Amino acid sequence: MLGRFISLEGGEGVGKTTNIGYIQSLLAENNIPVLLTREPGGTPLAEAMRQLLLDKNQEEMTEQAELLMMFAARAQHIKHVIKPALEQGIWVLCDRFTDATYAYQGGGRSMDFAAINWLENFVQGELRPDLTLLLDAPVKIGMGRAAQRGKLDRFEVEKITFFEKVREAYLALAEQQAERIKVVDATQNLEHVQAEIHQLVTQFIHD
Ligand code: Z5A
Repeated sequence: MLGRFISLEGGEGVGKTTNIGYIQSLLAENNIPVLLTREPGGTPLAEAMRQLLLDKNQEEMTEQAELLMMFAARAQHIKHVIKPALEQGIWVLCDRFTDATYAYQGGGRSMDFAAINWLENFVQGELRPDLTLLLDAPVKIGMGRAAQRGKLDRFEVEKITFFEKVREAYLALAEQQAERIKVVDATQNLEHVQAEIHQLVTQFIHD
């Protein structure tokens, strides 16, 4: 692969959407071509699956269906968007990727990590992000920020204990894969969050 793959992770309302444009501009300043995308989503079919995954007004979705649909959307996304970009030397900046599956389905829903790991290998082969920025904040702070947005989706209506488990799983992943996953303290004001992101991304660019 000629391009490099960066993912942005974190619980609800920690500032992924707010900061992804900032990272894009950092890369652009360094003359790096970059593609911005997100999961679940990123292709027409994967975006249609996203609608289904986030819609709370439907029959109860089983945990298995949710997990498989995350990976079905990911398979489309990898084949039609991520791999072609990386092969052309374009860097990919993705709002959530498979760490979110470990955190939400593995941590939040207590699904078997080994099953997730099997699906990860099956769908992705060797593809993994080269760098992951994990924006971390206590659940109440993230939920408070997200609440200002109004209508809640199928994940956002979950209880606080669900999001506590998601956060724990994310932090455990960061500890296990410290080389790839860099934790950013998202409780700081935006200026400080972006200063930390600036330092991590600049170091990664010059590695
Ligand atoms: N999901 C899953 O379960 N499994 C998977 O494999 C994948 C996903 C890939 C959709 O994701 C859902 O899919 C997600 C997990 C699940 N569900 N949840 N929850 P999403 O990324 O589209 O949705 P999200 O997590 O709900 O993102 P978000 O709530 O939009 O959060 P955010 O992008 O991190 O936050 P934001 O919109 O940038 O910021 C929120 C507010 O805080 C906003 O008003 C900002 O102006 C403000 N903000 C941001 N930073 C700061 C600082 N530093 N200080 C003060 N205020 C700030």
